[in-house]
Amino acid sequence: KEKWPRGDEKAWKTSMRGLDTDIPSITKSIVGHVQTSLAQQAHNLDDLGAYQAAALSVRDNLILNWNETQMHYTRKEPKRAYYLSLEFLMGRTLDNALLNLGLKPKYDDSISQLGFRLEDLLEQERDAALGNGGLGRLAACYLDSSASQELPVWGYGLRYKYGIFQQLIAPDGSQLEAPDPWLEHDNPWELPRLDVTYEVRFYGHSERLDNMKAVWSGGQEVLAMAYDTMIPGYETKSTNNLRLWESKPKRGFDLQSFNAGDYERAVESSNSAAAITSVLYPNDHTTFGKELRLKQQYFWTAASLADIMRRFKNLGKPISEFPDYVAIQLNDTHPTLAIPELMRIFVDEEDVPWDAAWQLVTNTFFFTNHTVLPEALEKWPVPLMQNLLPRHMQIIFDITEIVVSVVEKKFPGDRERLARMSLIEEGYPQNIRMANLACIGTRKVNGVAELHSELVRLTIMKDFVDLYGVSKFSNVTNGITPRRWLDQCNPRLSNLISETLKLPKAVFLKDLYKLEGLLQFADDPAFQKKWAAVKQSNKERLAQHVQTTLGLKINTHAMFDVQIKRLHEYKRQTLNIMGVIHRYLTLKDMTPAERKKVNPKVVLFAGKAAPGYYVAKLTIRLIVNVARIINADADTKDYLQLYFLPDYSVSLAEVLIPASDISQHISTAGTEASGTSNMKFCLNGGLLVGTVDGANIEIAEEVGEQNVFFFGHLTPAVEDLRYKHMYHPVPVEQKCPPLARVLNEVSAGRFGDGGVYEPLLNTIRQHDYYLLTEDFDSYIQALKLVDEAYQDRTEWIKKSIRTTAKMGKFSSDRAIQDYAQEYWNIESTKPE
Ligand code: T68
Repeated sequence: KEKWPRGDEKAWKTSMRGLDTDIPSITKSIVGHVQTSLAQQAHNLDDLGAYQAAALSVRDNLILNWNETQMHYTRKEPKRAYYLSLEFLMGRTLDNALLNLGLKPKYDDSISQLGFRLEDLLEQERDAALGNGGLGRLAACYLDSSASQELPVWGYGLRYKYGIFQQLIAPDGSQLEAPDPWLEHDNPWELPRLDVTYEVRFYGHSERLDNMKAVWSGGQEVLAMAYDTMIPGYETKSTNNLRLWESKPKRGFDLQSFNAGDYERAVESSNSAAAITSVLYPNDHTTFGKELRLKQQYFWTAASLADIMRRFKNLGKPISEFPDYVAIQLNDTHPTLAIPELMRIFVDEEDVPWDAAWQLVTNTFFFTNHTVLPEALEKWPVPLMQNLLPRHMQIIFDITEIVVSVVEKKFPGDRERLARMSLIEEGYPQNIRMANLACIGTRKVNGVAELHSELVRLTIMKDFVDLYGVSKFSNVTNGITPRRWLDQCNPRLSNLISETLKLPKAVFLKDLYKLEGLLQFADDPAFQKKWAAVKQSNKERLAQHVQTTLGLKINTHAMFDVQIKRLHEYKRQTLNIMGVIHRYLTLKDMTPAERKKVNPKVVLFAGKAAPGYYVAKLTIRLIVNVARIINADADTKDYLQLYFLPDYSVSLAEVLIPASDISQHISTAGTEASGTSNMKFCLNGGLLVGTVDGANIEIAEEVGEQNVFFFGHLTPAVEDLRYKHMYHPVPVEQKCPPLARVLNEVSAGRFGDGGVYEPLLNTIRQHDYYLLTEDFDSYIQALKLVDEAYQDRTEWIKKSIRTTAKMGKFSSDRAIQDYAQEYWNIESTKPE
């Protein structure tokens, strides 16, 4: 063995840096970074520079903890889990890192000494927005919880040069997209790993040998380079890693071996190596079958598995022990190619017999499904796969043989069943069903809320439940990290809770069930007053933010009613805007004296639409234009205000959520797998208006139905209603006159642009697939109950307190414990 350390051991030992944890060393470290890392000086330092210096100083601390944690893992050799997600919606890092390190007050002091304000510096940071929505943000919460519970978990993803597009609103109210160059100002939170690179092959040809082996050669090779982001745990040294891959051209790129067609394509800029990780695809809940997207998926899974394999091999264990050291969670079907890729590695490179390899693979992977919407289930055309990944196509065909033989054995002669379960969907072209592959190639499959997991078993995975038994299919209800979604976004509330429960924050931020202690204060008028004051100051903070960023003036004495999420027909922002219009028309019908009795309300929307999703974009346009009319109407503007806040992001959510009185989660029953912002609102004392869907149901179970506003048809009714709409359509005028009135006002041009909204209105008038006409009446009724409940402010505050108090279950710590114990079989371990 090599001598370690090299050179003079004493020189090493006496020179090792420790953490900067006292104010003088923090200040010294920040100033040091200003001088050397930034090459700036006190006289020309602005907020951005000061942010960068502070970030680099915090990063030094994170790196020291990270080094220790990773060294500990290397020595201890625990089983590790890897979370493969094409999206990590991290948001900002500085504030979170300071809170997790417990150094926020000290940095605050130090930064003030240097003549800056920490809160200004925090605003300098750009969001890391490498995700579309819930799925990506869930991955970020899970990393926080894994590190906080000292679990050996790494994330693997892609380092997109451009994250989710920036949303602008055009003068006519429609959405415009601009690129998100988030790396423009340099990203202090990542460490480029020039020495961690792997070659990834595309195209070429695969020649079968005997023993199910093959040799894959030729084609295009690109380089994957690692960038590491430190993931600090809360109040622990444990600091995990998020490894993101960047694609780069490999030198000595062999264009010679391309056939003419491939050569053409290789020189197209969109297909060049660097293009692979250039941009996050902004489509959620639809698949487009674009080659570049498949390239991203393979590039990422191949690099991640090569890295995992190298780490495993360093242990010097026999390959048969792979699943004893490695668990891999597939976040949706996006990383499903990891299944044939690991088979390729085992069979072609490690000489493992096919059947043994299949055993190892299926004991390594776990699969989380996030949707049952049919249009969202990933499928890839066989010809595309064949061309891009010829070896994987062979392996997928070979895995299909496994499916055929087990199904044939259990259900002899049941050809229809076999056709449904096959990895290959017949058609022109044939398609590969990634969800089937993900199911067959994994040890367990889970949905993300009880109802959703049940629907997974009853619909998309039904045949597989028959085959494998129900125990393979279970549930892990999603969760959110209370560090970011309580303490960081709502410090006033976490301070109040800490003071009231006489507990250090860390106690309930690590064990969210401790919030139940608040129940005994729900009836205490002094506490209620403080609780209401926190909500009020969060409304003012939001109003201030909107005033400075958009120049709009929000009435902070109104009820705040918020819907923030991706725009999608199934999420029914349309129902909400139709409800707003209905409220407006009702106000207009009233006399001034009647209006005076109405409690003022501010309705806030935010969310992005996929750039190609016409109806969703039209919904944004309608909201913006309705807002213009309503907010300018002297009769009603004191009672109803409506805003669409552009460019929704994690950072905007952090300001919006603590300010809400109610939030809307109003998907057609059975369509929203879980939802996670519903949990965030409730944790911050906002009440929920929602359908009986996703995690809304479990929230109501916890807080009691009397504290939520449920409406709408239930899941079992949906299918029949859709059938009726298809075959026995009833005009909206008959079915739901109040809604018909709203639709007609929009059609008639009351909110401008007469005619342009017809395609949107027709989705309701014609099939009404998402059943707005069925739920509109009960929706309006629920909103009426909200208004009535809000009149009795004391009762309202009690509901709000009780809601927060019962959010224990929705900590992502609970969810991660579930994965760690029931799926990955990993244990906590920390450096001492
Ligand atoms: C969401 N899915 C679910 N998908 O809609 C939501 N899809 O109910 C759930 O709470 C959340 O996942 C976490 O489980 C998504 O966010 C996507 O963003 C997405 C992205 C690409 C392709 C498909």
